[in-house]
Amino acid sequence: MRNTIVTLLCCTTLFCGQLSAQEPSTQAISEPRMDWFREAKFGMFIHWGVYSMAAGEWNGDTNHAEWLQLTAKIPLAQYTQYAKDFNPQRFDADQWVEIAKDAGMQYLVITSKHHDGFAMYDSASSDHNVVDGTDFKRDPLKELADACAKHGIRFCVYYSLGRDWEDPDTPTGRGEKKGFRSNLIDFPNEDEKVFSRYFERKVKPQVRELLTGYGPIGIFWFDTYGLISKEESLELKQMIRTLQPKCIINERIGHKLGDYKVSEQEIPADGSYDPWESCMTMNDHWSYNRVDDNWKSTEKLLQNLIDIVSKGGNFLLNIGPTGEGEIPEPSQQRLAAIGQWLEINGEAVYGCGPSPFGKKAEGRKKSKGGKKEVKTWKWRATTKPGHVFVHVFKWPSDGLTLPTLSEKIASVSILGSDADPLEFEQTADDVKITLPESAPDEMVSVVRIKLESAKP
Ligand code: H79
Repeated sequence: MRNTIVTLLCCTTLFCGQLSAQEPSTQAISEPRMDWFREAKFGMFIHWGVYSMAAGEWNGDTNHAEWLQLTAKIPLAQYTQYAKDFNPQRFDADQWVEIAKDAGMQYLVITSKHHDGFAMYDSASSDHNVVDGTDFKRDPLKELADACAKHGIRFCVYYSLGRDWEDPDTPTGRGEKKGFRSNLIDFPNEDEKVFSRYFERKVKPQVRELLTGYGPIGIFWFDTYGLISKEESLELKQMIRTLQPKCIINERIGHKLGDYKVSEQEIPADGSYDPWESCMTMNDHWSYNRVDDNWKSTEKLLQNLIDIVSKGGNFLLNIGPTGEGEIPEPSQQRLAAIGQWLEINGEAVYGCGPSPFGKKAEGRKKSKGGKKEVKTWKWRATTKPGHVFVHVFKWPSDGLTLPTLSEKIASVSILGSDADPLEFEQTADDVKITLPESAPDEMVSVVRIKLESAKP
């Protein structure tokens, strides 16, 4: 990943032309539009569309999700007909946003158009949308944008860029992969497809609609940029910068033109790129799947959040509401529990910097193949000026031993019970902290290390 990072930073440098080759990393780091994103740490991803109605099931097969149209081989006319039944009477934008807020999430990213090409908002440039094409006739994105503004959550949109199974001009893949993610049922001739026609007809008008009709967009979260040209990615970027200069763009706008790096369904072994975000499902599907009960535990989700923050990243955690508009109960329970934990321990998450200790101390190492990480889940650390927070996953019976810190420690306590200082011993080799016999929090307890440089 280091190579990717270096390449990405160099390209940013070249593109912007403001930095010399000797100082490649400061460009990304000092960009003010990224400030809130770096502080935020935790966001809600929402996969919701016409496909949610099927709850993963089509003709007896139960492994479908947001790719339903393609994986169930549904012709466009049938999918369009099916879409009419979309009428989520239990959808309540305020409730969704309150759930995100109570979970301690700071931003919300919703599918404005997934690969099916069906806009989940009132799009003037394509009738294949939720207002014109369903019985619902409401604009859920408008309602969510308003609810977000009301509750102080940043409203962000996901947009499938290189795939669109409604548009006849979206070629995918090259060589052996030619057509691999295309709608070949309705548009079988890949050679006839001209990406720029789709780009002019649908992408540009829709991106403009989203940037002009929904208030401030926190992040334009593109997915699968596919065969877009560099000029087109650049044009899109310039449009966003012109219409909403503060809007952040993820790297999937293509051609290394985004503001930050995304990792999907994994936490990279080396999260040293700044800034970055890891998006992840709570079970094994992005959109609602009725039979998928493989939920990660609250503890695991919390550990993932902390692992990510200790590497300087953000956690974009997904929910897949039902076709009726309800957030599945297991998701709600987990979000509420994470929110309760953050109520007490948020100080060690929001606005924090990465661990000062490095991966060896934390028992992390790369797998033989290189990319994946073998982790031991004993503890992780985050930082703030004058502070180190140690998030203890596995409560040690004989106290906590950490690698030494260059700065002198002033005091140590458990977050939430700062009136009871813990004993500690700091030497040139290590730091030994005496802990209470049992963990104060059954999931993760946070040890606050106050350094002498901390403001009183
Ligand atoms: O929106 C989510 C995915 O639908 C989208 N990105 C996230 C955020 C995505 N598009 N492509 N991919 C992810 C990569 C390919 C995933 C696949 Fe599969 C897994 C292709 C085959 C296995 C799941 C099952 C999706 C299609 C069949």
